[in-house]
Amino acid sequence: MGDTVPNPNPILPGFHPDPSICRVGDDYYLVCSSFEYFPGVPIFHSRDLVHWRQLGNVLDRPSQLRLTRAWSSGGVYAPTLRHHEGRFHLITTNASSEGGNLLVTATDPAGPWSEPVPLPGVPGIDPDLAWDEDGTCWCTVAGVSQLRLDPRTGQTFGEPVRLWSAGPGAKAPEAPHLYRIGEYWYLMIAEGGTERGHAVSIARGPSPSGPFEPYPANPILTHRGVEHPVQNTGHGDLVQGPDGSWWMVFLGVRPGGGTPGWHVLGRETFLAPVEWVDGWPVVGEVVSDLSGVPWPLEEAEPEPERDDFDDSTLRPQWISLRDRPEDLVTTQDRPGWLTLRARGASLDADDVVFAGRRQQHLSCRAAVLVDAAEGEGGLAVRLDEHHHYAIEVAEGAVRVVARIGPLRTVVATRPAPAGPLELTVRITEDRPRDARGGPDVVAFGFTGPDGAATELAALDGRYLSTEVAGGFTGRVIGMYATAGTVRFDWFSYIPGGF
Ligand code: 6LW
Repeated sequence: MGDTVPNPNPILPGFHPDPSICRVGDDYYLVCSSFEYFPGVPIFHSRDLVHWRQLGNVLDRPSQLRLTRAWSSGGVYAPTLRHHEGRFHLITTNASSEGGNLLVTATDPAGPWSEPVPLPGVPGIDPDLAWDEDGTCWCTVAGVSQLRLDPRTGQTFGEPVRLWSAGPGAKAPEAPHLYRIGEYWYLMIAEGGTERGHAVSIARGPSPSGPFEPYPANPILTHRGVEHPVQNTGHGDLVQGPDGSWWMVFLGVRPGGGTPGWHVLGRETFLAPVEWVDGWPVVGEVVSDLSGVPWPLEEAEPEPERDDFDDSTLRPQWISLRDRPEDLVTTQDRPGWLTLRARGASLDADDVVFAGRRQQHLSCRAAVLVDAAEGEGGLAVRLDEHHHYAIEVAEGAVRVVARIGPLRTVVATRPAPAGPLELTVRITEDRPRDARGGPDVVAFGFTGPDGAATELAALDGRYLSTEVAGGFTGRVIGMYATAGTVRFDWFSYIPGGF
């Protein structure tokens, strides 16, 4: 669903979960979770809700975000983005021992964002911010509970008060968002867990603190047990379109292969229409092509296929693991090249020096030109430190390595030709041939200085899926160094099959 149509849904394909959206005049801004990756919290801009451009990352300095002790799928969880009295406010959780809840503000969403205001009095995850008519700021968190907060100082008032929390027996009431719409305050939450049971439910009441009356026909969004290419739908945020109609952004996944279905791109951000029925928002169909939205669409800005690393800083799409020291990841060492300096010896280490981008299409091709004359490293498709495939230049060879859970193996190896090499990964969505078929094939090869192309290995992609690896993230394709200094002249990413 979505990869080959003109105005695709997902609106943010690839690992972009837990969307929170905010409208200011004709402009829309959207943020997502980023977990163990640095910089954290990608922020996007759009004027038509369908085409988005990344402005930057909200937490882009070490003083704002320390992740060095964050486990994979720990780190930055579900942010909420709101605009109040001329300032953007972003509240989120750094779910690691150096973290906790924090709040940053900015007048320009492209940054700079402030230093974080720590929120030791705000418990749990998924904090939301809402202001009532007299200016009181309400912070609501997963569970679902609520307290009052001074967003300038981080001071909280009173103990968290338990609010409404979805249907009987539903697990994981989380992702609360509170809105004043018409005569009611609406409390919208996710429930059922972020897997196949995921859903969005809603309640309403006379004040931001309730009492809340649930919508009798909850959930307002779920694909549990439904035949649909998008599954696990939940964790939504409401917004009005340019024509005043209502819409929801939410996360979903696109499982592939046979049974039970494996999703490899992580949780992606989708858009669906919302109809108001008797004062309740009801979510409409999740379509794969958004060309029919009731307002004019902007011309989509194509993403450049190739990054030549000609700028002094990296584009905001590039993410690293836990931190990104400038002396280890730089475009300033050899102009026009990305230089990586190793600090650990293995791609299995959680602090491997790495710069990657999200895999955003079910089929795609990525390539690099690598100069490993002074080190060892290559090109990886990574879900986490225990689940990745890679093609690398090491110990005089070009080789493909696979790490699946506790098992690590060299799948193929050839003597490395002298000089810079083009390393390639081609990912092709697979149609299941039987109930056990995997979601895609991940094939690695290289082209030497003589122009001869060699394919080394084609691997079943299911082992780099969330259903195998667990966790909250998705595949990231990137460059890494495990010894010495490794330089990359360019990186290309081309959507589509071949
Ligand atoms: C997030 C929670 C969720 O905090 O997953 O799908 C958690 N929803 O709301 C991590 O993304």
